[in-house]
Amino acid sequence: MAVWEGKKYKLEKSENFDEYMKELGVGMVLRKMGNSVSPTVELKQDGDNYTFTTTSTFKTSTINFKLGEEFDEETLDGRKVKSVITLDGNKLVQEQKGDKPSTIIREFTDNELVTTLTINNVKSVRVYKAV
Ligand code: DKA
Repeated sequence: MAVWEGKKYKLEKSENFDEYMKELGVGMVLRKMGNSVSPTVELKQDGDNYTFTTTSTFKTSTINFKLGEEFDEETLDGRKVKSVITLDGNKLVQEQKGDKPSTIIREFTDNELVTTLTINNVKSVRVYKAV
């Protein structure tokens, strides 16, 4: 059984997220929102189908995907991108394509999820705790 199965992870610590959003071109009002919320996330698997849900007081987003298959994603800040997600052990690697390509790596352990978001040379690390 995967470490993330049946668990929810809640944001505890966030580094450099404002810089990451700036580099993405997110405006001030949305950045303020992004900086103030502590989302809860959950990964679920049903056969080949995966669902990743981000729940926050601001917005909730669900992405449905199959590993290695490109899908259309509308990001929480409203960008429409093409994404591909692969799984390397307990590490979920997401490549967002488009004019602002970004990589999001989510590494799950029993009690923690470490999310590393990168665009150009700007990196944000966000630590979630299993709840
Ligand atoms: C993450 O997975 C990043 C997503 C957090 C979204 C917060 C809302 C952003 C609003 C611009 O940790």
